Amino acid sequence: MGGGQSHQPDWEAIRRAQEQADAQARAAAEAARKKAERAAQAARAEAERLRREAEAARRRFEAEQAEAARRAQAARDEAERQRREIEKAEQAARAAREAAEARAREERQRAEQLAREAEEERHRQRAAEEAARQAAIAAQQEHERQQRAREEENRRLQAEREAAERAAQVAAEQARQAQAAREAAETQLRDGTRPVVTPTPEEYSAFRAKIQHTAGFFHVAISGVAGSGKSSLVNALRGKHNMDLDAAAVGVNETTLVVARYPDPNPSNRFVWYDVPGAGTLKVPDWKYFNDQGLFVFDCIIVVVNNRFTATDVALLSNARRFGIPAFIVRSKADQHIRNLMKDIGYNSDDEGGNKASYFARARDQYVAETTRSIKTNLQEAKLPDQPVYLVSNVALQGAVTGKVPKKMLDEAKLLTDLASTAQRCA
Ligand SMILES: Nc1nc2c(ncn2[C@@H]2O[C@H](COP(=O)(O)OP(=O)(O)OP(=O)(O)O)[C@@H](O)[C@H]2O)c(=O)[nH]1
Ligand SMILES: [Mg+2]
Repeated sequence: MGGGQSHQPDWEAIRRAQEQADAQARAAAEAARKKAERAAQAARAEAERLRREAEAARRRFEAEQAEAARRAQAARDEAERQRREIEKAEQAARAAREAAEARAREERQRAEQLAREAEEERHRQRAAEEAARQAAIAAQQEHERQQRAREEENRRLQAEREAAERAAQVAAEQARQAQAAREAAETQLRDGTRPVVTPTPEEYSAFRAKIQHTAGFFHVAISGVAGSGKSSLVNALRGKHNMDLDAAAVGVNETTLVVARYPDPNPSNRFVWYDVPGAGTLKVPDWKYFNDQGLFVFDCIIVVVNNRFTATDVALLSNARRFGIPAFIVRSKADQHIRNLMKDIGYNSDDEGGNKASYFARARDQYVAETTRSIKTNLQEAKLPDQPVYLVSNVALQGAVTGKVPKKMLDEAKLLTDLASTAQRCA
């Protein structure tokens, strides 16, 4: 490379330098790759470490949660155990208290029983002493009475002898009067008039005993022609349905044959109701009905009239008047009569469009007017004073008595009020 020599590139040196540079570049690249690989490995290791840490943290968290849940469950179990124990203790305390109360009660009852027995014993002793004292007095009185009786017997024998003579004279006179009365009654019967028969004192006592007449009670006879609804009325007045076990028997054929006594089931009512057999049948002729049934001993008489006002009803009312016994005229079966009248004025139960309420109102008004007029006329003709007629049906009356105010009422409530005030007046 000295002077004079052309400068030729030293290709070999260049090639070597080139190779050397390549080798260096490769080495550098390899070093860089290795470094990168190390860095990647370090990064993976770091990532793996972080993952493990995260996993460990998660396990710790789960373990802590499980521990907390276990503690909570243990606390709940403990609380439940304590609650059961308290409950058991309370039950035991209650049982002990009840047992103590029962014992105290028994003791008290025993003490009361003993006190009662002691009191009874004292009573017995006092009664025995009193009985002994009374017996001594009675013995003394009996002795005195026998003494007086002997003296009295002597006087009585004397008086009897004198009375027998007088009685023979009176008996002869009475026989003569009885014969005259019988002849008068027979004449009246032959002439078609109802004889007036006056009951004897013996008949009064016998009938009073028969109906078990009791002071302080108001004895009401339910009388009237056969089948007029007397027994049903007795049942309704006592708040009973006809089919109740202790109700009076009802029916269409002379059902009631003897006077039957029905005390009012309500103890505050002083009524005794009597179901009297129907009058005017073959078994009970009408003019004898009043006396035959002993109606003169009752405190009040209800005359139940049927479709027509009959001679029997007149006989009942005039006899009641003669004996000064308050009498009520009742026409029962109002519901049946109004139903019949509704049909008479054109109501047809099959016709659903028909105005039932208006037919009912018309039939009821007509029924009330006709009955009132007919009774008034009949009373006038029989020369009896005017008096009201009570229109009732047994179902509505039963309702009124038992406090279930029925929808279709006529005179049921008024009848009850008037009976109560008559009873009060006569008490
Ligand atoms: N629809 C209706 N029927 C009645 C009423 N009262 C009585 N009856 C009926 O009329 C019939 C005769 O009634 P009873 O109560 O037996 O008459 P009674 O006057 O006691 O009859 P005797 O004892 O035979 O004289 C029975 O079929 C009763 O159900 C009433 O208010 N309405
Ligand atoms: Mg009857």
